[in-house]
Amino acid sequence: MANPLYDGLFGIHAGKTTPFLRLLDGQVITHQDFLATSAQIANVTAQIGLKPGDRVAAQVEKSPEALALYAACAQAGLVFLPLNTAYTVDELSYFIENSGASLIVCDGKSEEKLGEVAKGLGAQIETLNADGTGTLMAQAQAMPVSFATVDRKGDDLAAFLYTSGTTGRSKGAMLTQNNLLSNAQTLVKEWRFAADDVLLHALPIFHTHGLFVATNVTLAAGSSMIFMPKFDLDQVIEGMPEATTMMGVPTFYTRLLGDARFTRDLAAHMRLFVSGSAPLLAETHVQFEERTGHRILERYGMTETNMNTSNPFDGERRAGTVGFPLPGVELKITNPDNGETLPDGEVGQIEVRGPNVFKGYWQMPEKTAAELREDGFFITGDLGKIDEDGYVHIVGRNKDLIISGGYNIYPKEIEMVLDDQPGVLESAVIGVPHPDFGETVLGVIVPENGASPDTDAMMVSVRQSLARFKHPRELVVLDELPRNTMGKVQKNILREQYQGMFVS
Ligand code: MLC
Ligand code: AMP
Repeated sequence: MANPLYDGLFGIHAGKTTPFLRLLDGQVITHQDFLATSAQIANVTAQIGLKPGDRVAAQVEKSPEALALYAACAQAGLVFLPLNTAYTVDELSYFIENSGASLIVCDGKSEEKLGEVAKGLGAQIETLNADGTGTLMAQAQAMPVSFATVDRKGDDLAAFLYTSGTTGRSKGAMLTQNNLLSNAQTLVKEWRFAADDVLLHALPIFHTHGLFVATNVTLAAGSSMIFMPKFDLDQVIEGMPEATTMMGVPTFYTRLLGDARFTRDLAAHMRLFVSGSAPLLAETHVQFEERTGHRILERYGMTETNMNTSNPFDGERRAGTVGFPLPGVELKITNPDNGETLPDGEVGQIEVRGPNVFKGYWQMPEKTAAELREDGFFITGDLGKIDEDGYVHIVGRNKDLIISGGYNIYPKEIEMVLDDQPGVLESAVIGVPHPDFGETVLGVIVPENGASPDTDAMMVSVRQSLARFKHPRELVVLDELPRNTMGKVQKNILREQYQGMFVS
């Protein structure tokens, strides 16, 4: 028996004294040291009684130990559930309850509030702080540096990642060991990752991009990464001459272009820049090439599928497109009304099938059935077309979704909070262009007859319920929302009306 994910990404590095993580203070953590720490954490999980298949919810700052917790879950056969550090207690309570997590790992700062949630749900709680201190590591340090890897099958669950939906209720996307491993191995080949690569890692590690793309590719290639706590422009500019590759959301690239220190010389040592999670404007692609001589490689993925398409490493990286389906991934454009495949050139919904596609939504069979067809094709909710050369273009979304700085925001979730406020008849939340985040959130409020709602008080409620990145940047009050003859709110009209609000 074996454990494909652990063996394929972590176990292959047993005994290697080559660097894995390069930290900003100059410290280098070798593959061997990293595996020792993760084995110690795996021993803690076993000692506190966790069993294979149990869920481990982690809301922790980015640190080597946080990454070792992910490895430990793989080794112990636990399902890893990373959570955005910006989530509020309200948001977290739902994820923890819905997933039935047996263990919550959180920063010491959140222990009190999450402790109550844990108690109510019968989960255990351990702390892990940004500097690696806390109850988890205090116990781990006394543990053996090896752990008998738990047997798993490729189809067993490795991770849950929560993704919101148009109804406002988040869904736990169930990712298997094979989903993660196969995608990482494919990307290593496609993007020519090798042991001597050094990835500049400034993404968060609670989402697909930073964890399953950037980190898993580094692991599968046996290479190393400059592991930064977050995207900090000064640190990224300082670290770039030591790196060979970088992965980022478009905001990373527009911020770099906005800084005069980002020059051709600074990027001379780099061999690859990858962008994804949100549309990269063609003009950013062009400006980037003019400044550095590098063409950014844009790829397309999502939580439920990992990566689906990529521009070619060799060959033309075409601005405004997301390239070709990855080897092993089938992609078709279908008519949203009847699911029939459309000819190339026509716009329709993007569907994908392959070893990368998730197993379904945790305990939500109806939602799974609505999006994942019996024949294995997943309806992404993105609208696109395939051009005459086979490049996939994403032209819009068939789902009410805002992507701000690479984070997904579902308007329904915010509308539900706004609609609950005193004096509010209804609301519509839309995404409008933003120079830094690509898109940002605008809330449109319609007051009840004669009421004049207090928008400051509304923002207090919003702050309490929702993570900062979901907060409307502005609230606008209107007498009524534009509707079509069927009574449906026409968000496109609102988007048009307010498209210039944050851009000149
Ligand atoms: C931070 N803020 C955001 C925000 N990030 N607001 C809207 N959208 C965001 N993305 C808030 C901060 O809390 C702060 O609030 C204010 O905005 C400005 O802070 P900042 O210092 O400028 O934010 P910063 O820390 O620099 O973060 C911006 C960012 C970060 C772009 C670096 O959001 C980021 O790392 N994004 C990457 C997201 C990602 O990994 N997505 C992958 C999903 S996986 P205040 O109150 O101080 O003003 C996926 C699949 C796939 O989509 O295909 O990859
Ligand atoms: P998430 O659910 O966070 O995984 O976000 C996935 C969504 O991000 C996709 O369904 C797309 O709408 C969007 N996305 C990811 N990569 C790209 C890209 N390169 N261009 C445009 N949209 C993208």
